[in-house]
Formats: sequence, C-alpha cells, structure tokens
Amino acid sequence: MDVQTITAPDTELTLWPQVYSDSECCQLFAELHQSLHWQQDQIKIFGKVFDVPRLQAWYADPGLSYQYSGIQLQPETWTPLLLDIRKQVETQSQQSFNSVLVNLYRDGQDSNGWHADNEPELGVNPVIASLSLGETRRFRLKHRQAKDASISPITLDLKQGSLLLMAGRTQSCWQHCITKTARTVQPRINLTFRNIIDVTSPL
Ligand SMILES: O=C(O)CCC(=O)C(=O)O
Ligand SMILES: [Mn+2]
Repeated sequence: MDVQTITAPDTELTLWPQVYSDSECCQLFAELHQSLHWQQDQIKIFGKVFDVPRLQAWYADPGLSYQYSGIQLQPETWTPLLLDIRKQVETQSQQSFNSVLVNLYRDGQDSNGWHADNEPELGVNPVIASLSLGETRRFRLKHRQAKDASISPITLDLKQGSLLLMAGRTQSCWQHCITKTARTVQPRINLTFRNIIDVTSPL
C-alpha cells in the first residue's frame, strides 16, 4: 500500500490513503454510528459555554482522564470493534495508543475549529493517528507563524479509509481544523488515536 510523506517545516505528516477498503469503511461507519455513545460536549470560551459543532465519543484504557478545552471528559471502556480498529491503526503506523477521541460530523455545518492537540496530558510532541470514515471533508493545517508567507498552509481532503499520522512538532508549531461546507454532505466519523500520559501510574 502506498504511503505519502507530506513535507513542510516543523511537522511530520504521513498519510496512508486507504487502510480500509470502501466496503470495510461502510460497514465500520454503520457499526460505529449505531453503537458508540455519542455525546454533545461543550466548550468554554472566555467563560461562556457553547455546544461543540459535532458529536463526540471518548474511549480509553482504564484510569485515564482527559481535559479538553476546560471540560473534563470521562472515557468509556474500549468496545471490541474499537479495539480491532486500534490494532489496525497501530500496525499501520507502528505506534501505540491508549485512547481515542471519535468525532461525528453530522452534516456540512458540523466542523472542528482551529486548534492544536497540545493539552499537557498528551506530553511533548504527541503522535496522533487520525482515521476517517464516511464523507470526505477538508482538513486544513496552518503554521502558527502564518505571517511568514514562506510557510504555506496545507489542505488535505481526507477520504474514507485514510489514515493521517501527525507527529514531530505538528501540535506545537501548527494548528488544524475541519471547515464547514455549504455543500450537502453525508456524515463523517473521524477517530483520533492518542496517547494520554497516565498521571496515576508510578514513574
Ligand atoms: O476530524 C478530523 O479530521 C480532525 C479531528 C481533530 O482534529 C480532533 O479531534 O482533535
Ligand atoms: Mn485535533
């Protein structure tokens, strides 16, 4: 299977265009859509609480917890299906992960604003693996020093079955987002596999 390296300053991006076939993706999408415990999470911005424009589900090894934009997330226990997907993602990427944040973008108005996954629980230079299912959506990255015109933004249309690995200084030097679209689109599920540092375990 071909693998693409996306070359830009201060980032290590690797894209596997199809780690699952289209028919596998359809089946995975339907099973996850139906079986995951989707939540309407909220975000605190300047003291005001807003619904995030998508549904989320959060699964992790026991004992881990995670703070996301001021909101404490209580993870659920891995389902057999999520464990199967984790194994496939770990095999492809040659990385290991102890948690997954799953996003459901119900339509083109659901989105994910500019952010970096740089919470302290993720440690320095976290490695994050992002698997996409369902509708193709536009993923954009911009360098934090965007005024430096020599560093171009990156646009990737993430197709179903694609796996994007973000590593190196991606989370400290760049931000990323999923833009809204006025087109009529089908739902999309994205799974971001992460490694949470377990603060409860002895060093
Ligand atoms: O949906 C995506 O492709 C990205 C999700 C993301 O950046 C996140 O959950 O932190
Ligand atoms: Mn992210």
